[in-house]
Amino acid sequence: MIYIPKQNEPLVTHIYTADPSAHVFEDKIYIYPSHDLEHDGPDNDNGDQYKMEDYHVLSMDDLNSPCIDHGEALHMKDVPWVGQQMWAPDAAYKNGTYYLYFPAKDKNGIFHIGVASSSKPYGPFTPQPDYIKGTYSMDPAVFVDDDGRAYIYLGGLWGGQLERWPANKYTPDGTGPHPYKPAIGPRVAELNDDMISLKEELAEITILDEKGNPILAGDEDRRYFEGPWMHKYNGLYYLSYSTGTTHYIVYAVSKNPKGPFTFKGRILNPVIGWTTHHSIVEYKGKWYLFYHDSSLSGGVNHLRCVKYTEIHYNPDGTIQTIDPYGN
Ligand code: FUB
Repeated sequence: MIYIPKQNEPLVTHIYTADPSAHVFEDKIYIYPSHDLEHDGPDNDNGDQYKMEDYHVLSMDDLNSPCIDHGEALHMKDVPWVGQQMWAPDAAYKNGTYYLYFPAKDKNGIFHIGVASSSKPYGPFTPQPDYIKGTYSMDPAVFVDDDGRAYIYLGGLWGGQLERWPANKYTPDGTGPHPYKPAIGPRVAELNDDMISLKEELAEITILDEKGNPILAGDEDRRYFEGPWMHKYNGLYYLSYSTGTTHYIVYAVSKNPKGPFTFKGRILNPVIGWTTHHSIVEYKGKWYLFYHDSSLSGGVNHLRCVKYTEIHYNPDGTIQTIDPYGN
């Protein structure tokens, strides 16, 4: 029987997938996930359990169709600078070419962002020989604005190494700020028209509370942890992200793609498993959240499955909070 995934069900069950970045390309829904692997290695706060080596691209002709696995689109053995751990990717399209952006540790164990290109949305993707100069940390998300300008958002705490890059300088012993100090923000930079290089240095994004004060590092229900995503709704820029230790997907809005952003609320309550990671896409006039949980593996943190569900906006532009299990 052909399996057609419903909302809140795994899109595929033959492999473990996570960190879904969804896009509408050629009128279909393409999903660019991480590919989780089973292994007996260490499991720690550094994220060694997330031991991924390649990417598979998924697609659905529409939301009443099976989800197709297009097979391996890129493997780390084909990327000269990569040492290990190809984590959460994203994709973008510009001027007839599809780009796959991916974080990985180099041969010295330091995360950077790489890019690969293809004439097809499902690859295979040909990588650039080196990572994008000036990038660091992980979880890239690339947003192409209505005017054609493209921005890359990135960054993740703990295993994602963002604490090591204050003021864009590598600081191996870098630690996070005191809980009463402003939280570390994700980074953003505009991409050049070639889509494979930064037009400017990465800048730290500020996320403010409703009174205009920076969200503090100790405010773990609201501070940035990892997994940035950018989408635009009614002319406003929505930056959404995971709060990591408190397991929410939350969002903040701005009139500017680089912020500052004002915190608004929760999109997704905690899922089964430690990590939560999402993307948001408009398809045929409705908005969808793609996310993952560890339900397919019975709760193993590093063996996850990607899912989707519809999101709903209130008339004032705020997003209704979703409970992933309908309680
Ligand atoms: O999948 C590996 C890491 O786990 C991602 O980069 C994070 O966002 C978290 O989902």
